[in-house]
Amino acid sequence: MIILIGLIIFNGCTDNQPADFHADHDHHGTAETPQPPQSPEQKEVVRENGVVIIDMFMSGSSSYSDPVGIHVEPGTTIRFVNRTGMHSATAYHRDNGFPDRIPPTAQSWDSGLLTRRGEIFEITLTVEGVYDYLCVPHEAAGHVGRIIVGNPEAFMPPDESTLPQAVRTALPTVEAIIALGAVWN
Ligand SMILES: [Cu+2]
Repeated sequence: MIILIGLIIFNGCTDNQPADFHADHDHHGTAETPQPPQSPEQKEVVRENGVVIIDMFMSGSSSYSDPVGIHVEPGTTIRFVNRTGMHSATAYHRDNGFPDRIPPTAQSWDSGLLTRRGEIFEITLTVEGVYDYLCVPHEAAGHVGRIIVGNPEAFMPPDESTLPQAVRTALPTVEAIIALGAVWN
């Protein structure tokens, strides 16, 4: 009976520990098994033999490309990789039934729907300027991306006011992409 009372009191004390006790305890636990949180700045663009990888994900209700914005040299090949879900990589271009948002002399592209995990689509971008693309099934959810080839001043996409709000929110600014090299979700 004495032991039982002791346990009840002990438990009561434990539950009433101030918040900073728990924080300190957690801190020590983390230090023993270091797993630094990956902030966007720590991610690095993956290149395979010069080919730049853009991964496409479906996670819960969110669908996105990572990186969502990237700056590359003219002549760079981009490989879109379907990691989870189903996506397309489709240029904002009249050929695809969307407003033109790639350099006028550049060739438009449309991967069609990538349904299998690991399925890829590649494009090589030679014309300088800013390219916007979308994922057809997820445009309304803001699954879009922006690729800057060389000098962005060579072509800047027109005003974004006609685009869905989710798209305007998701598209990183040209300034951010140039400053960071890549913008991540
Ligand atoms: Cu998508």
